Amino acid sequence: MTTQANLFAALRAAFPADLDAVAVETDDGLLYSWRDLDRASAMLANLFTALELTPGARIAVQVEKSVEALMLYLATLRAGYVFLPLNTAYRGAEIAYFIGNAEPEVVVCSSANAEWVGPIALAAGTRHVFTLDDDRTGTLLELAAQCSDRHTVVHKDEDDLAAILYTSGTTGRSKGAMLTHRNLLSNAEVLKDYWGWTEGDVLIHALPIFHVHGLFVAIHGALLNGSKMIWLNKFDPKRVVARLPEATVFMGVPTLYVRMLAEPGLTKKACKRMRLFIAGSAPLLIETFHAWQQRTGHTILERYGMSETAMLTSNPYSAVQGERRGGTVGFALPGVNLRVRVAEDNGDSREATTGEIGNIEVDGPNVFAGYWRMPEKTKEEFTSDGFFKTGDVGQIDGLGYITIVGRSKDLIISGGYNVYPAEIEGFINELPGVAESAVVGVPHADFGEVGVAVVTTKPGAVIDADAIVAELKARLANFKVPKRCFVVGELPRNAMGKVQKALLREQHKGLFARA
Ligand code: MCA
Ligand code: AMP
Repeated sequence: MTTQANLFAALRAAFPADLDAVAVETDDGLLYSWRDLDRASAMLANLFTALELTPGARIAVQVEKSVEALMLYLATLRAGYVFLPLNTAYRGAEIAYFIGNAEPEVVVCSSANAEWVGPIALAAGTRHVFTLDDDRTGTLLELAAQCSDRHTVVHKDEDDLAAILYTSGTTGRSKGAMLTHRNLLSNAEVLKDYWGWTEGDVLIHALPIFHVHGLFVAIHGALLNGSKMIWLNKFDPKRVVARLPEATVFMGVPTLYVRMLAEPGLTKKACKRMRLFIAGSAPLLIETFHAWQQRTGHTILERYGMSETAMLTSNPYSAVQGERRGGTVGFALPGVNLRVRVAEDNGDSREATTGEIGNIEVDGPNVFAGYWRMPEKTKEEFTSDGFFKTGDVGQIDGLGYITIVGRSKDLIISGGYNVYPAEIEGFINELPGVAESAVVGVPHADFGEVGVAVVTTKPGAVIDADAIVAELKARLANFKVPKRCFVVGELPRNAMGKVQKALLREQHKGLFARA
């Protein structure tokens, strides 16, 4: 028998001795003890066991954030199945693709969406559709209530899958990044040490729990340290600022920091107990970094990661390791092998020299097992010596600080969510009267970056730019919808006939740059 590698077993082992202590406190005053987390995850795990799911079955979840949704995640790990979280903003076509591709045996959705998610799931062969709402109701909890609250954690090997996270691609459809128990646990353990998690830490959890940042980095961090979480179902800058005096750790995408800076209550006094502010998922502007320092007396620690790899780099926590440098994402984390490679004319590549810009490639126990049912795509994204090509472009200075200077992948990061222009262009090009389109990212004072669409029409067709935006709103997750659309005579092209996106970006860069 191999050693038990189930991530849940490691998290459970870190629960404090006093199981009646508070594990999660919601912002509206509900208290959940460690015993509650243990018992509820056991009941849900027993429900899954009773369903006699196939080993390796996927459990797809598109629900509003709640502590019960957290318990569902823990139960999936505990029962040995594969968790597949889905952004609550996804609409019909997106959900149909994910469910069709992943073929989950269980789908859990909100009762408000069950009307359309249910038929999509059943048509794709899903055996069980349950509901879960953020007011502690739904068929999932009704059934789990009839199950025993004792459950032995299912044995897992290191390389067994724990989760699949869909991440869009530069071309084609989204790919499911397969993350193993080892990927997730190794990263959580490294971060626990690197960020100095300590007894008495309290985390304010204000991020969504369907992506790496909120689901893995934040939750695993707190649980692996037996730390209490102050839990907000939705980010509200006022509420976060109001809870700061009780907390020690906060994690957010840059937009969260920008919005909190607009709160007069954000003062040095409010942050007196705080130990660490962490930012990531998108570039933190240097102005935000400095404004935060000035207002709170704290230096934000910026780190960098991906769905495929969890966390890769971090600015130092302790002064002994070095200072936290704004504009950089710090050093490669312990165990992460990170290199910058420069492509050469003959098709080969070579290691970048100090400060030279190149493609970031990584290897380590945190690097995913490949894309779900896409062996060819997986092969393309790894080098011949086994490094994963991140698609990020960066440089390493003489001290080892890494700076991300751009991306080779055509990606817009808006408020911490990834938007792939190719996907949006595909939707726009299918609209009646559209000849072609180009979606580019432009600076945005709140979201960091947002999409703008530039569209040409078929001969004789008349289309309204606002109508395109309205059409997209009905079909796509709201954060993917371009904030503006322009109908033009033709798209600028270079000598090779390629659309000059840089030129479009330049033309529209001033649209949303100021608050
Ligand atoms: C909301 N809207 C957005 C975004 N969010 N537009 C562009 N980008 C966004 N991110 C728009 C909606 O379309 C809507 O417009 C209007 O804002 C209000 O929507 P609402 O949902 O009420 O917005 P909100 O609650 O204010 O949300 C903003 C937010 C949210 C709190 C910044 O986007 C958020 O939680 N972002 C965090 C994302 C995250 O966790 N990323 C981590 C990925 P309309 O009314 O016109 O429709 S993990 C990752 O990247 C890696 C691995 C890593 O390194 O961490
Ligand atoms: P995702 O596909 O959601 O996992 O997003 C991963 C991408 O987010 C990375 O490849 C980077 O381009 C970007 N990213 C994450 N953290 C940072 C950061 N601190 N600074 C700049 N980009 C980041």
